[in-house]
Amino acid sequence: MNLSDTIVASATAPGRGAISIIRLSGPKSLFIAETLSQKSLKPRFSTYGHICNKEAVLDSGLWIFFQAPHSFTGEDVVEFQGHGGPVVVQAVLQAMTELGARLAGPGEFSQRAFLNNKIDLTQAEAISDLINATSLAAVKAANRSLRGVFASAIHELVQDLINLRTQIEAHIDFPDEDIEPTSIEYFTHKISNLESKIRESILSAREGARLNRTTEIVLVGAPNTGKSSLLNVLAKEPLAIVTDIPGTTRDLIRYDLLIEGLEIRVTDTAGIRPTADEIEEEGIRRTKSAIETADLVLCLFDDRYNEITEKTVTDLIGNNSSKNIGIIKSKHDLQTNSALNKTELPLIEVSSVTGFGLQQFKKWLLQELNLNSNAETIFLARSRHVALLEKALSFITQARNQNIQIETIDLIADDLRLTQSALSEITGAFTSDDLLGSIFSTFCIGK
Ligand SMILES: Nc1nc2c(ncn2[C@@H]2O[C@H](COP(=O)(O)OP(=O)(O)OP(=O)(O)O)[C@@H](O)[C@H]2O)c(=O)[nH]1
Ligand SMILES: [Mg+2]
Repeated sequence: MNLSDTIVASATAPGRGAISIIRLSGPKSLFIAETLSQKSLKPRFSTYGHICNKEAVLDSGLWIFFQAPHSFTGEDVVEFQGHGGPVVVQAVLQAMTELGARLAGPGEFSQRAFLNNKIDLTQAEAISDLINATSLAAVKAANRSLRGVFASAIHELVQDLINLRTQIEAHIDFPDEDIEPTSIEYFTHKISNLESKIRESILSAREGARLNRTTEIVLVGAPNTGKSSLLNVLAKEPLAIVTDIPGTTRDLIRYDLLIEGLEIRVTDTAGIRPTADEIEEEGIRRTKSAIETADLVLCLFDDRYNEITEKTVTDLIGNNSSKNIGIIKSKHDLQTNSALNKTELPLIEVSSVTGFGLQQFKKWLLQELNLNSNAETIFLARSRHVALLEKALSFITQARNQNIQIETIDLIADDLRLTQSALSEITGAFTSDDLLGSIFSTFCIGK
């Protein structure tokens, strides 16, 4: 990537608005800004001025100069706060490109900040995730990543690995000398300790990765068990058609429910039963694929079921024992006595008609999804991070499984080296240009 040119982009969203911010970064930023404003700009001071090309005044507003390295990108940066109309913004951008700036691609400012070591890759990703956050919990977690909470956890692991590798690799140079039993004990302890730390990080990263996308729950059940009615009361509007005719719903109907700042997508599905109807059959096929991708499958059983057994559940959704499953006993108002739950699965009773249990249902959902909107420990992560942590775990486990002796020490050293490089890829210390390109290309232009 060429860092010697100067890039420019509008940092505010396209369209009409009171103010737009246009950002320049690179060696010519100050020259371009001072030429267009005909003012001398002092670092970190805002200066009011016009912006003129050869023929006319194009806009007026505030100029702010951030001198390298004290800027977001680490380069000379100038921001111009002008008027937010698409034509005026376009004219200002053109005037700047005529003086030597190049229009920036998506994420190029953040990429420069990363390449100039102002932020690491997890922090750059957190900026994009903060902008795209769909819940308050994701906003809080993205800010924790942005502050470097995730990065420092990884740095700490990498540092421990470097220390351990140095000690272990010292033995490779002396293949004729046995390793002291106390050293073997020490290495074993260190490796196991690192392994459990990586395991813990995987759990937090998985939580964080889930915050980064909408959590999916799916309502399934036999026809007429009240799935669509439940979706409608949650949505507080009649999104799905409700009738007493079994097989009413055919398509998947989705509603994004916000509980304590967390966005949870609820999907209503076609009731599952044997059918010869081609359309209903397609609906049931869609139900089954929704089950596969859901974070939580909620099986509805109404007053027709006196007890719920493992078989009742598998008859409905097949053998999905690895899935997170919950039971909803629906139509509580029609219930004569409480349903017997003979499974280990959690059960909640609700009524869409009287509203019974709906408040508890929301709390119960968060609990079953293992989502705590206020958890201070969670940082926003991506599936890329989880995959790399898992890769690191597989190498360190391989190292732990070795019997430590002088004959195996180089194999162990190699596993530890691979563990370290998987971890370093998370923060971007070892990352290919292709990967960087694909990460930053999903960012907004101007960020
Ligand atoms: N008394 C009572 N009736 C309910 C409740 N929930 C749903 N019903 C009734 O049960 C019938 C079926 O409701 P739906 O919500 O359409 O059921 P469904 O599971 O979506 O059915 P399909 O789309 O056919 O799979 C309707 O007549 C509803 O009015 C409830 O909590 N109490
Ligand atoms: Mg329905």
